[in-house]
Amino acid sequence: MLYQRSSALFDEAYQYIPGGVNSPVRAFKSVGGVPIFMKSAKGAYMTDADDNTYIDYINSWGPAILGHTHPEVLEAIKKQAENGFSYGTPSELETEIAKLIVENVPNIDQIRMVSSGTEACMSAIRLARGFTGRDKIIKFEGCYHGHSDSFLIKAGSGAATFGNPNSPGVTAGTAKDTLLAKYNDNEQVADLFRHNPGEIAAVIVEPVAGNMGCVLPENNFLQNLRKLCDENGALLIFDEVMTGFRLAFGGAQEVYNVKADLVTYGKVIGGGLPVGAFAGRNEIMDHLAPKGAVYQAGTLSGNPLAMRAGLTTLELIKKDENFYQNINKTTETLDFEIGKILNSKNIEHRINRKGSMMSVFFHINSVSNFDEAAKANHSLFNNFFHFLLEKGIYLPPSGYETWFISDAIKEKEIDSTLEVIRKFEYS
Ligand code: HOZ
Repeated sequence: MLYQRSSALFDEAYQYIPGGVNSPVRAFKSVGGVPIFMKSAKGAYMTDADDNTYIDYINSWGPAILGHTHPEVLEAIKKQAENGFSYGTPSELETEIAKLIVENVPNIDQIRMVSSGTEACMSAIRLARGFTGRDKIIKFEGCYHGHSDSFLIKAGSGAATFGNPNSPGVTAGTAKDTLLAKYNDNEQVADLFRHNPGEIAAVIVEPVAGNMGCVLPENNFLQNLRKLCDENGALLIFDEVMTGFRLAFGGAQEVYNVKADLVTYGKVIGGGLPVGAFAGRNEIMDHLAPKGAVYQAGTLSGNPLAMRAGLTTLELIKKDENFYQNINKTTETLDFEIGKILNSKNIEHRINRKGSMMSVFFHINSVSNFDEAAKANHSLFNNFFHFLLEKGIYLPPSGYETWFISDAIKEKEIDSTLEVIRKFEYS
């Protein structure tokens, strides 16, 4: 494939934008090469500036669960735009989407809209601290909850990909309040509670981790977190930025039947426009301003275009009773068939999958925490990534990220993908 225009665009962007990108994970720094500049996306496909097309397995890192530019969402956004882009006042639309979510997601009474997953997690932590009157939080190595200071400690996603899991700029004062444990390690969490009695405000967790590659909860991990939080008066926060409305309409809370005290959202909730949210029971959410004293605000929070895109996306998902069954089945087929091909080539690997999230780890047969994810052969993943990219298959550009399958990926796209993977050779 030719990437002439992408290369030229990257060179130009590099002069005006730090690293040429507006979010580090897009830079191809770990896989090498020049990031591809896209100019359009529709259904299962994206088209780049050189007119190459790709079957997309990132789907904007999750939001495009219906596939790109779904005609009904497009129509709804256009119609909304006729009525104004942003009011800076309440609008009926905000209650409509809040009501749909509260009535269909377990354990939440109220939801506050923000503009990104980062904002949602940052605000949820502040609320947990305000509610409990405690300062410390527990997070897990390799989990990523956005780029606010308290979370950039052994963080996953781009922070892990580029080897900066503890970012400069995070003060020692902030870092000391973030306690770390290994994902899936029940004993370590119990120890942290034992050594910090009455000090831990919340445990925040990706109930299915998606930022160290896809890593599933094991050993009753989520149930155990619930129990430890209850025993110690701490809140359990599920970061469902990736899993919310993706694993099920009620997210991981529904799938694993574990109650969170606060839940954060992003990605699917905005249908491709910038939306995040956090939600919980009345007794906790009532502490938020203007009702309560915990301050949180945003000019574009509840933005009407974004609310319309999110609401239409969620309604489309809701009205298709086979929606989750279908995308999960597509992902299962992909997992099973890729596994068969890699086995036939004697390439040792592990595929982790939950619902429509999956990752392929090379040269390792089990991945249940960050240390194991780091032991996978990432340079082989990079070869795999480029081999597929060259043939029009777009995977996330890092072995520490998750593939997000959309409803637009059908048999034809799977067949084309498998045909390419069959030609992959490990050398
Ligand atoms: N949080 C997303 C997946 N790790 C990537 C979005 C980004 O950092 O640009």
